[in-house]
Amino acid sequence: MVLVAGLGITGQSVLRFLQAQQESCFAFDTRSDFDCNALQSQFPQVSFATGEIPKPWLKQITTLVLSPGIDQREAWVQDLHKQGVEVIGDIELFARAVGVPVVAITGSNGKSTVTTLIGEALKTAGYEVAIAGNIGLPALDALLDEKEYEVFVLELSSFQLETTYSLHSISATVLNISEDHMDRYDDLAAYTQAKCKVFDDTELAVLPTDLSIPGIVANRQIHFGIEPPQSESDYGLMEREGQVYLAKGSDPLVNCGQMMLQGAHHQLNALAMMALCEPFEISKQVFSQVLTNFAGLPHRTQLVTEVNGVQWINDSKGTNVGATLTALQTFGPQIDGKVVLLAGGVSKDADFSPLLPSVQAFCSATILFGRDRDMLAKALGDSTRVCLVETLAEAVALAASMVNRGDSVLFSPACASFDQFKNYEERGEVFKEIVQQQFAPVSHST
Ligand code: UMA
Ligand code: ADP
Repeated sequence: MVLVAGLGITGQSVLRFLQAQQESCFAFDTRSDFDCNALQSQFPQVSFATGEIPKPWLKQITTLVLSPGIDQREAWVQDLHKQGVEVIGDIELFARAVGVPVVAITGSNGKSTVTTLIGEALKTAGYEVAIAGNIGLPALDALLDEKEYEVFVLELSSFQLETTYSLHSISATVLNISEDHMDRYDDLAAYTQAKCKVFDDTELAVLPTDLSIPGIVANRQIHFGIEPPQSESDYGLMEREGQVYLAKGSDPLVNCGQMMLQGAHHQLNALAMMALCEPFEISKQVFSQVLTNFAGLPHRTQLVTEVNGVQWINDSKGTNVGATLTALQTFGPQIDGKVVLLAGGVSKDADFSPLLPSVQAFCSATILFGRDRDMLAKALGDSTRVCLVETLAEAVALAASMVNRGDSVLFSPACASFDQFKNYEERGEVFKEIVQQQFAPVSHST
């Protein structure tokens, strides 16, 4: 009997998948206040439990399908594992059932952007494409979709890869590695190892030049990086007649000046996208069209408004140190004035000290809010000006009182959101609303 554990969007997609296979199962959420009523009426043949696994179930479970939010090191998971229960995730079920090529994307930052870009390129080239996984649509829901997809482009988290064993991909990448989710891993090596599982069975491994990953057994490996390509098969930047191009070997593919999104990380994302699309032989024109039109995803370094010469930027998806560092290093040198950084939330046990040099170089003040603000304050204590507040609304109001023409307010939390918000999207929407209210003309009743 299968036990589906965690009843968020992944668990529910697993229930739908098993129902379609006419396989019976148990369903369980460790949150004792989880309300199963709606699910029970959707899945009448499934037995539901919350809080604790009912004792009579234990002897019957043969497979545990674990949601990515559940830590495999939990005692009850370990007990089932020791008992001989197979522990897998939704992506493993997907891998066993999918019959068309899969492009697999992981990394610490840039996954959703690269996944979306690949989807756009393939669609523009005429493919029927599903974009799924950690990006928000569970992979099994895409698989159950009525559409006859020709390719699946999957964004995969380290959590999903931990419980995946037989995913075959036509191309795969680990875009980059920087510290994240340290509350779920013993160390950075364990996190990196989980990510690198994406290469276990791939035809084409796409590797960043600055990341050394030993022991990859892909049929073919190609590299991408910001420097000129080192071989004809690698991707990088090249100069031609005073213009900078995204290039493969000595072949200039897209003029960087045409890209709507500027900045080194966007160039890296574009190079990775083109390398991952290699098996599909997509033309330069298609890549050029996609990169000229792609304005970026919401909540990633997006300009909310410019008021009195001050830019307010929403980077709510900056949920780790690497992303916030990228945002600071992109905006810091661009603006005339200084940056006021708004950060905070759930630290995930991160080491925030790598932020310090960029904060010192580019920020006039750092305003910290949310649960783990003291941890951030400790790491940034030596920088110019650190202010602690409780909420995001207080942070915005304080920032508004500090800025001068030419400055930017960068909301890039370097933390997860779930202490004060449902997710990074809600946090970004709240930021936008607060900023807009802050500058809304005051209406006078007559
Ligand atoms: N739950 C338990 N016990 C636990 C933890 C959670 O029972 O110990 C239950 C919760 O009570 C809740 C359910 O599990 O009912 C939530 O499941 P989940 O946390 O696995 O999340 P899903 O709703 O299934 O969403 C997941 C991903 N979330 C996580 O990995 C935390 C989503 O990525 C993903 O879009 C979705 O599957 C579809 O694939 C979000 C994310 O934050 C965006 N990902 C992390 C990131 O990008 O950094 C990895
Ligand atoms: P992910 O899905 O891995 O979280 P996103 O594409 O959603 O990645 O971007 C998340 C954050 O990371 C944003 O703040 C964005 O500005 C930043 N980012 C995007 N691409 C890169 C990259 N290649 N390197 C570092 N940071 C990046």
